[in-house]
Amino acid sequence: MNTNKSRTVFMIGIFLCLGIPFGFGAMPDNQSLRLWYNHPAEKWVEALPIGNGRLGAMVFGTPGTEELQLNEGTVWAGGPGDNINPETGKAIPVIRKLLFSGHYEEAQQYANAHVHSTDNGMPYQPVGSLFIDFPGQSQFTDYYRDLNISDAIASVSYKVDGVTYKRTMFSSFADNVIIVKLTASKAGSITCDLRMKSPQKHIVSVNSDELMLSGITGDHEGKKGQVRFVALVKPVLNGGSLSKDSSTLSISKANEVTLYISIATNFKNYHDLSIDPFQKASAYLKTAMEKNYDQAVIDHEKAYQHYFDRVKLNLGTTDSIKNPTDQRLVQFAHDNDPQLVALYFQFGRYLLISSSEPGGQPATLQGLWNDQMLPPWDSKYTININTEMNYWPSEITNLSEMQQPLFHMLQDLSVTGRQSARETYGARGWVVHHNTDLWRITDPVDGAFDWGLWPMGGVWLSQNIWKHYLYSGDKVFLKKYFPVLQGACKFFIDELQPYPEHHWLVVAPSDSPEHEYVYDGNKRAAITAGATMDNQLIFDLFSSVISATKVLNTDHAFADTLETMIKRLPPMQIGQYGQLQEWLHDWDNPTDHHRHVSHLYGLFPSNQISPYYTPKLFEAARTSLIERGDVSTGWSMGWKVNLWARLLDGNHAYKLIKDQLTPVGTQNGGGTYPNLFDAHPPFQIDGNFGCTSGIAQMLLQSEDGAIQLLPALPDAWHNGSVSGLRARGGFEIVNLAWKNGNISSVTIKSTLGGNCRLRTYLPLNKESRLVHIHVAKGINPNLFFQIPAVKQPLISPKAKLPVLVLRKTYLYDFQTQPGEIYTLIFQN
Ligand code: FUC
Repeated sequence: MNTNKSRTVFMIGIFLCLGIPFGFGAMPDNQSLRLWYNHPAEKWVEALPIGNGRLGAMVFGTPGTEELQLNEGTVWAGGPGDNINPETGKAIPVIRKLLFSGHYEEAQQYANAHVHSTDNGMPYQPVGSLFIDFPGQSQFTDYYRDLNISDAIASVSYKVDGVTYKRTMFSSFADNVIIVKLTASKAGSITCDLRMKSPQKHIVSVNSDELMLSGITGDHEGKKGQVRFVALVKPVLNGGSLSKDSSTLSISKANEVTLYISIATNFKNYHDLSIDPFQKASAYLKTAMEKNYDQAVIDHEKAYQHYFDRVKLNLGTTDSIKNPTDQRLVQFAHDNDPQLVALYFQFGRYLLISSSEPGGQPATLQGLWNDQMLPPWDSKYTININTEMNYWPSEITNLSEMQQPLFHMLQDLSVTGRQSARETYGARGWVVHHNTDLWRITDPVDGAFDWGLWPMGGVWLSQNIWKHYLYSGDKVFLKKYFPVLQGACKFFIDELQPYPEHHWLVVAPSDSPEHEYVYDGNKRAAITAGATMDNQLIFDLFSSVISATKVLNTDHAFADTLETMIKRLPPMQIGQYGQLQEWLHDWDNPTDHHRHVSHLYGLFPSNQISPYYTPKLFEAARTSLIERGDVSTGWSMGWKVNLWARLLDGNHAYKLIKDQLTPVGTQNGGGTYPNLFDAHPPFQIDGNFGCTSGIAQMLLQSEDGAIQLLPALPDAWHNGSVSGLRARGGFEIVNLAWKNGNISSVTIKSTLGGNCRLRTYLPLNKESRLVHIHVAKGINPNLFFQIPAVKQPLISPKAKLPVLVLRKTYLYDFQTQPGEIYTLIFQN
């Protein structure tokens, strides 16, 4: 390698630092970042979501009666308290004994009979709706409504009797209120009534010129609803007049109206409901109204774009963009519409920013948006895949801050979960099962069955702490959350059991989430010992804590204990069909298409399975995924996009995206609603987030010992570019561009310095040549890229393993300095 040329590369890098554009593909304009429609929403899944992490609204956009269905993140049924049932603790040793003596069905029956909870988690609930009635406007022309995700503003416009009416709505990221602006092309044209409704116990009143809805959340499963909330609506008129009765505000002949909607609850934290909701809502309102509307818009856009603008994606352009979003969805199966994929990707980022802001609650099963008192699965936190998936896009798509509510929740759970550890298991540390809610419950919910007795929720969630460190290198953060990770370990140091057959240390009782196995012909059970995913999760938890003790130079004796135990975990096993075994025994059924693919956790989101380091396991994981099939519901499809990306098969990942971007009801499984919400069905937001993460993973990965550039590019995306994705080790991909399926350039910013190891891929049978490169041979990737040293798999003698054919790849190493930018140009 010619050193002079290498320097040239770094010169170019420094140029870029100074802002001279080089090698950037055309980035999409804002037009491509709109969901738009030529008719009002008739159903909730056609309405458009706005949200600032705490305050959400679904905007229907109906001319005659506008509805904003309102949510606030702490409006949940019930109140503080745990869900511990002492009977569960008594049942566990019996279930364990039955499992260890091979009486699985009996263990299941015993668990079903003895594991109950009186509190199965509380539902997340709506506040109610604001209706704006516009008399005489039911006949209209020139209708348009949209959600512009480049500035997080929804708008509606239409014409009645030659007057153009327009309204814009946003949930302000700067001012903690929702703001609605009503305008008309002719002065004095705005006449409307404001009223509110709620499915909660509530009162609507008018105080001075404010409309107020106050209420209290629902009782559920014997727990009294204790969240009190207040929603205030304050109109500010330009011209016209305001009148009122006991529950309605009427505006007559105004030129313009600005409405401020402020909502607050008595929720301070999961055990304290001492806030005065009226005072809090009034304070937000007062502060927001001190600003003029234009300034409010500027501040809102700035706060939102601070996050949103970090990533741009261009997968190519076509004329399909000229069509309304719902039509594009219908046509996606037949049209080449790469901009719809890019829009869907960015919509996932929009939803994450809008439903999970620092200081708020984590995104629920529906993010922030729910109109039902009893939403599906209570719209709470199902943590055996769903909540985790919500946060898959956060690091890679440069929205790391959005994880803060999740980290807070983990901190809470590490406190409430101590009681479950102590009382239910007699163990130290903390534990949480497959669900939690605003009140941070930690014991099993919904009985044992195929789901409840799974003590791994906290382990999986807490991996986000370690991953955040791997992406950011933030030692202060790691130190702060180290006790959470350590507490999770303590529980399993006490609770892992030697399995009678091999003396491997296993979690028992547990299950492979929501999935049953059949054994001895026709016996069935879900309760098990040593499910593959549990072993992988404990492996990750212990490995991450061992690494954290090195980074923080602390608790070395504790790390030694973990090192000893990690060696005794079961290896991954390859079963008779060449599949990755889901359970400790070879019980997998190749005709089974269950939606959960829990044992593939080791492939994604974990990195214990790799084409380069564990090729047999890689092939086995592939076999398992093929057996499970493509047909599935929302989040399961989303997971499979990521898995196929990790299997380096871009075309298969793209096929899953196509399946996902299909109108609901037109296929056997999930699909997408007109407002681009993903369907489980019904709506569940994890599929949106899963697919957004999957699209990013197709373009960039950093799980496999290097920054992998375009590891799973499908044929459909010949040319394109992406900017702003993040990789482990503090690297930001300032820009990555490709032409005819080949990488053409990459510009990388290093925030931490250190060795940067890149991996590029050639399409099969194609030669590509890197021209400017500085290779520092012999440098190992740093901690951030370390590959976990998993045990050799145990392989069934019956298994026939296919020969692995991989695309040719190149690895490049170079040293980086913190804050510097490096550009590499490839010649094809
Ligand atoms: C898990 C899944 C279900 C659903 C629920 C919220 O239990 O198995 O399909 O997504 O979470």
